[in-house]
Amino acid sequence: MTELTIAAVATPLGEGGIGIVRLSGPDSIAIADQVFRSKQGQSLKKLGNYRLRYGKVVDPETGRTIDEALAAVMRAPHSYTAEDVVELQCHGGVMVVQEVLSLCLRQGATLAEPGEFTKRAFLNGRLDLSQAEAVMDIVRSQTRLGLEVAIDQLEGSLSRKIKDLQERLYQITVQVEASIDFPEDDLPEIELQLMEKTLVETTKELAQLLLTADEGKILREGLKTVITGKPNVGKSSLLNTLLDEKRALVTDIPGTTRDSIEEVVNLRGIPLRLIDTAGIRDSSDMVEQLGVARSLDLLEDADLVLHVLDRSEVLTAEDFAVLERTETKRRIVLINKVDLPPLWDLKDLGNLQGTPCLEMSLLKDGAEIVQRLGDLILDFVGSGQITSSAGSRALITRTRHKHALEAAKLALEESLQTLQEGFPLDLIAVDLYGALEHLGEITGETVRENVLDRIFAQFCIGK
Ligand SMILES: Nc1nc2c(ncn2[C@@H]2O[C@H](COP(=O)(O)OP(=O)(O)OP(=O)(O)O)[C@@H](O)[C@H]2O)c(=O)[nH]1
Ligand SMILES: [Mg+2]
Repeated sequence: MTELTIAAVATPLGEGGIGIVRLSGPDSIAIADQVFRSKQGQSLKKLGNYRLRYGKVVDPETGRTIDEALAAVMRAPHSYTAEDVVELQCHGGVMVVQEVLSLCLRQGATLAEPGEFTKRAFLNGRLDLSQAEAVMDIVRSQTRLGLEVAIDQLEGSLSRKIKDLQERLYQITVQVEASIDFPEDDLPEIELQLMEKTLVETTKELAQLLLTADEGKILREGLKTVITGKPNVGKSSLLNTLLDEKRALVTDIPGTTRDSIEEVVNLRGIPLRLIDTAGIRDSSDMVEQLGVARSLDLLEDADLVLHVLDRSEVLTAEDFAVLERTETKRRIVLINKVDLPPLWDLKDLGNLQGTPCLEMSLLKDGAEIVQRLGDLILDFVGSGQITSSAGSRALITRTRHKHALEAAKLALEESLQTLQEGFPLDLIAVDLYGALEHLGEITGETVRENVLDRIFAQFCIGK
């Protein structure tokens, strides 16, 4: 499909046990042969598939040895990219892998774009697009559950589901196409009913799949959890407690946190992206003002808000202002410093419309808070479903997939309406093809080139 041979460092740049330079494309074996001298003197061209050779990487122009290495040969189509692939496994060091890479480039390889190996695997039909995306999710996953979902997707859980839905729609389109040449009333009533039934069921399944989108997004991206409140209430103390380390500065000076701090915590399998923010108040300090502005932006974008209040200080307009801002958000109110004499109680907060409240002392009972807050958060995100997500259930983890499914569902609903209102069948065909096309965007059958570029640009180089 493509004639260029690409090369990149496939391991992270840093010190490690091994560092791998990977080549893929028609000339990869020839290029590797230019720079690799096997101990036995045998060329890689003659090496069997999936064999390793021990030897040296040598600069062919100067004869200088760059490193000792193992060379692995994987021939098309039985490789990651479905092209000829060679991996040069060197010592893991920044300089060494870069030297080996530049030798390969001098021998005619082209530096790979981010995600280009996986893109080639997709273009060569070895993976569909949802599986290629799963590769990136595997690399990035931060919890065991997130990893399980990504592996299921790589193994085709979503692809199979989409194919199954497409198959049913194809069957209807075949019937519709066949009947277009004949007058509508020639189609037996029973067939029309069957068509309607299939459309109703398929739409229902699409809707069910869409219901997994929130949960899937959380597992893949983490739950963006913003800790907010006015200065000095204990926001940074909460971050530190949940992280179990002294990550953020904690002092009794209001306005200690100036800039937001983000850390990922693994909450029983769910990645919690915890963000500690600057306390919200009117301030004349320029730096603090910027911090407050950032806190407000972060609040807008949060999946979950943890609003901390201090029970040992009188409630102020600032507390209520933040409560008002988070009214439409999923939120939990944490009433802190209950070890000190109270200056107000829960009813002073007014009607919180069912917001769960937790009274606590971050100073005294850290471990218990982690447990209780964990339960509340899991309740929020529908823990029952999430923790049983393994078992190759198809799950929607990406907004891209969600949008495609929504569009497919809309098209199906329209075709159903057309059918029920007794319009000619060729009108149904238009919407059916629309739905099929949207489903195809998920697996990559019908996706546009610029969308592909955008997807693979998010990968790292060498993947
Ligand atoms: N007595 C008591 N003190 C607490 C408790 N939690 C936090 N503190 C103290 O409250 C002060 C402020 O805590 P921080 O965690 O820095 O508060 P913050 O909300 O991050 O403050 P800013 O960054 O200034 O907005 C510190 O001196 C903490 O030790 C608590 O439960 N009880
Ligand atoms: Mg702070």
